[in-house]
Amino acid sequence: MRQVCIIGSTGSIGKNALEVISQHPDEFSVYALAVNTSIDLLFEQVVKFKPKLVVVHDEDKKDLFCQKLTKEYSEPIEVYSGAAGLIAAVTHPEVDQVLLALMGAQGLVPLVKAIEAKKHIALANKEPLVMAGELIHDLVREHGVHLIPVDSEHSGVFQCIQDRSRNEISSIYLTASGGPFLNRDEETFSEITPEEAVKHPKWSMGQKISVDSATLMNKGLEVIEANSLFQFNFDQIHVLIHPEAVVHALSEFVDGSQLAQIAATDMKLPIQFALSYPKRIPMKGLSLNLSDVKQLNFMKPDMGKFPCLRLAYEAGEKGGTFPCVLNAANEVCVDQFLKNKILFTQIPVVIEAVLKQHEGVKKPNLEEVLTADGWARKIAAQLIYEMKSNNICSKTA
Ligand code: NAP
Ligand code: MN3
Repeated sequence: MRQVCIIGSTGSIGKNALEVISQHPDEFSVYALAVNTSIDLLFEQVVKFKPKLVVVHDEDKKDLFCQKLTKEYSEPIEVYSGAAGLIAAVTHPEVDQVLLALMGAQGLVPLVKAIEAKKHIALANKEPLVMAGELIHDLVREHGVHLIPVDSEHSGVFQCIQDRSRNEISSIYLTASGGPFLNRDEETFSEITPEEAVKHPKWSMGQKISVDSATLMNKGLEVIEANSLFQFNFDQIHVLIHPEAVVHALSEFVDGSQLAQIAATDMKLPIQFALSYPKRIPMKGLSLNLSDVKQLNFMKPDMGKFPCLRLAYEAGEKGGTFPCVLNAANEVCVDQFLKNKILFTQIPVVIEAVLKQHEGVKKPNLEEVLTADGWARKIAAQLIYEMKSNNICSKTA
């Protein structure tokens, strides 16, 4: 029985993970859950899964949550808050496995601490791998833990290259549905609203990753994620637009043969694969009949129309702290776009300007990564402020 800690249990990945766990009570038990503020849903999860430890990151919400527990819950449970609470959860001696499913750079320190505590990791939170790929890769080796990607394309790559010798593989392909604006006229991109951007045609996900999917920055982050997980060079990592979203990844071998990983468009599959690894266990109701899909289409991405993907390749090639800066500037831009403060088309403009000003650090340590992250956030915010002062920003800003 594996004792699992889920950081971000009330999010899109977290809720799917709890569904997987509830289908396999003999395999998994929930030891710890962590959220930011969603205490009502957390309470329901606590009643159902009876974790021994929970974290409510927000201090005030934690107090409210404790009051509710006192009145309505009688099982023993420890409750923590803040960054220290997250670390207590991911490093707890009883926890075997950590599913990191919060969004953004805030996952980096908990990820590092979990690896150092020798926990096996199921990693949905891709941003830390983008920020500090080399560092995490080295830590995983040093501590001998499994780090299994939950991101569907990376789960697919992992399955396509498993047990093959690296010098037999010439390249890998990550697919992308293309997001909601694949066929939209580029001329109208500046009119895109946050509501339009978060409506993904194939996946139902959190707001941040949905906007990233619309700009194709998500695929850009995934290219860097693949570089750091599998150690392929950037010219060996290709992106294919595949609107049906059932082929998640492919590997190509030196003889030209390709293997594809094909599965229903449902995150429960890669979540379960990562949690049960190295075993494969049954999954109810998700088998895919290709005769229902009928057609599979593939095309090259248009990096002119979606410059975020180009920026990610460029930052990845430069390496060092550049991917971290790309990620931080993107997080600021997505937040500002969701608040109607900048236009959709200004997201890549700001990110590119921040990258241009950056003087990179090669092979950064954790502190240097966090410094670059803070620097990029400050510069991005400044640039957005200047754009607004010069009146070249969103109509509603
Ligand atoms: P989401 O729906 O926005 O959920 C985020 C979760 O993290 C929520 O439970 C949230 O709690 C929690 N959280 C936020 N800040 C926290 C903090 N400081 N401490 C503890 N918990 C915190 O996001 P998502 O779509 O599940 O994505 C999560 C990660 O998985 C992202 O990095 C994303 O790129 C990656 N991913 C997602 C998908 C997908 O299908 N969704 C696919 C591939 C990869 P509250 O509810 O309290 O806010
Ligand atoms: Mn993905």
